Amino acid sequence: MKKYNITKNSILKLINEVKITDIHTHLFPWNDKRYFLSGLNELLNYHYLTAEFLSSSGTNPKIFFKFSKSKRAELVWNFLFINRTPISEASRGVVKIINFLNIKNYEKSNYSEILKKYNSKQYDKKKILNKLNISKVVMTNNPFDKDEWDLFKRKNWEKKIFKSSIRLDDLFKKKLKYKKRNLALFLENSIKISNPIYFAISVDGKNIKKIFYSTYMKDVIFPLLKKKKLPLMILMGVKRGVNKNYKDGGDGIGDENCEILENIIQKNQNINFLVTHLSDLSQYKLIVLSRKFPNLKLFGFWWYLNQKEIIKNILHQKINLLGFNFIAQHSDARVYEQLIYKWISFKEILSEVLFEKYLSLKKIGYNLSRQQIKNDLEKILNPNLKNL
Ligand code: RAT
Ligand code: ZN
Repeated sequence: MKKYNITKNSILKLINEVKITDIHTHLFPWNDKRYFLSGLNELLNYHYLTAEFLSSSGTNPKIFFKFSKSKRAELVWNFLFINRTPISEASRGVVKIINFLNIKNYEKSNYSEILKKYNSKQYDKKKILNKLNISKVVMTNNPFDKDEWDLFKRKNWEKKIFKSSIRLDDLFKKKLKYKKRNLALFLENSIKISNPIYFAISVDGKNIKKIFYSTYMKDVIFPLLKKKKLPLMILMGVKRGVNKNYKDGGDGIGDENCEILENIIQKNQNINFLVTHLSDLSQYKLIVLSRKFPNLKLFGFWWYLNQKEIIKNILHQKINLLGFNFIAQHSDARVYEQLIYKWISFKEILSEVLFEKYLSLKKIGYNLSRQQIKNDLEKILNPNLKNL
């Protein structure tokens, strides 16, 4: 067998050759002018940044959210990027995007200057995907929001790239009332219209029991998932509205309740579950749980967990206990250019972790081939959407 020289760079090179399937985003196709988000104003209004801005500047959120989007972007830029060092994860994300777009000498630019520079460097949308080697992006589609759902009435969008997923949060959050039969019909019709990859729901330790033991879930959703062979994505451990004044940025971390999840996974072994979690404590429990059931697949590093040091630690744990039986990452991007920093950062971290891991294998006398590493990367970065 031809020996393969493992270095951090050679692994990064291989990672860059793998076509990425981004399993969970909030992006819409670029042809959907109503919901597609892109540009510096949108980036600086990302709720990861507005929350950081509001809590560190002490600005009154009620006043802040009355301003126009561009005024809000300017305030965030001035405070987090000019007055302070943009060192947080979300700020470094913007810096990464600016550098990717090859914008120079921006560090002390005022907002109108940086905006002008940014707008003059716009990339073709497809080119960004090509550069990052992303082939598919899974959207979050809410069938209970008529306006948003209208996307599926439109014809000219990139269906090969943008895939659908059906988000169930509103059904429970808004306490929508359906007869069981009508809900089944409604969801079945939504599947027909959107051809989703999976259903998804976010829960916290308190409402997880109520949601999963509800008649909607037991009598309608689980049977439908079984019938259609669709997985259920569960985003666990968020506590909505910790500070409601911060809007989307006001959600925090909720309780743990892995026991309920364990029960659900165990009772529904003919449904596949894709799980991500906010609490770093639960990661360890979930990794072990995923070793126990073939119908539980862990994916990504959600929201606050998406930090290099945490990712490295948990990635090691995942590989130690699961081999490559997990989906490495999702971007959760809302603004198109966020794909850039989320994926570039992750690929770098992944190359570091894999370098250490493969080296440890080599040290105990195992010779890896290039093809073997490529196969491993395919598994964790480009999961088969038809067989999740
Ligand atoms: O990470 C985020 O953008 C959050 O606001 C949530 O939307 C989360 O990802 C979710 O899907 O609920
Ligand atoms: Zn999300």
